[in-house]
Amino acid sequence: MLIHSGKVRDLYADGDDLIMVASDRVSVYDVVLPTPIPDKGAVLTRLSLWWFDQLADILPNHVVSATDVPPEWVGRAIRCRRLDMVKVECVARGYLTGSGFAEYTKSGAVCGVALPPGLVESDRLPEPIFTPTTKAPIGEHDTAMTFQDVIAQEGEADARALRDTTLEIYRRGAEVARGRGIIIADTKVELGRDRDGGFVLADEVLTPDSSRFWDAATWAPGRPQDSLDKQIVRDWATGTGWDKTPPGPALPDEIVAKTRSRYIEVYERITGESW
Ligand code: Q0Z
Repeated sequence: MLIHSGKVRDLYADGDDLIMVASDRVSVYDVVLPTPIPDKGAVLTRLSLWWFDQLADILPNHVVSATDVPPEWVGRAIRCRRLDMVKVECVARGYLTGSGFAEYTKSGAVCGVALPPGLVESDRLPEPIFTPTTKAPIGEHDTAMTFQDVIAQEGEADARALRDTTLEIYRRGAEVARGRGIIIADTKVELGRDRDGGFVLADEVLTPDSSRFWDAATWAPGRPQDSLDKQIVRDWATGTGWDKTPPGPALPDEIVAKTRSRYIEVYERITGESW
């Protein structure tokens, strides 16, 4: 039974479990394009599973099985245990970009965390910071929260655990990726509680759909960075004169093939495994 259809993933209930299915859909500028990228769902599913293993010493995760799923979804679906999801989007940032950069230029702080003056767009932060946001209803945008807001909502001990866990996941992920020439600028993690109230890592983790991946070789602060995964699609789509409102343009075969290769390259560089 379908319980939630996201832009690029679908969530089904199966008895007590959930089944998360990653599609081959791709979105740019928040618009899902009509042309799928073959294997994108499988690549991101395998990458997420690889990270769950890497992070297992930090906290347990929601994975029940990657094989006990309906045959048509094998390779791009994960059976997971249903958790009581935390109503905070837990974001860690190691670099200043997106809404974090916008907030910094206005106030010198991001989510209540004061930053040194003089930072420029895409700069590396002195240390990674926790920049939580509210979980907005579908269609609306998440809004920034301060750590005090998280304390008010979740209590001090759980707020600290959410922050510390999010930062530990980011630090581990960013360190592994950096060793392979990839900058993970920021990431969003979804945490839930099991029956005993213990925190469990859910959803997808450290994928290019939940994080910003940049090529370390071309990183240069002072301007926006190219997205390692989607830049080929973005550049082609804007080059057509598309105004970034739905419907998005259908992609030519060459753009599809290059983007598919890009996702596979990201998987291979990070995991060291061949696709
Ligand atoms: C994840 C989402 C997706 C659309 C709910 N283990 C869990 N327990 C309870 N809830 C969730 C999970 Cl993963 C849960 N989402 C996000 C995933 C499609 C939305 F595949 N929503």
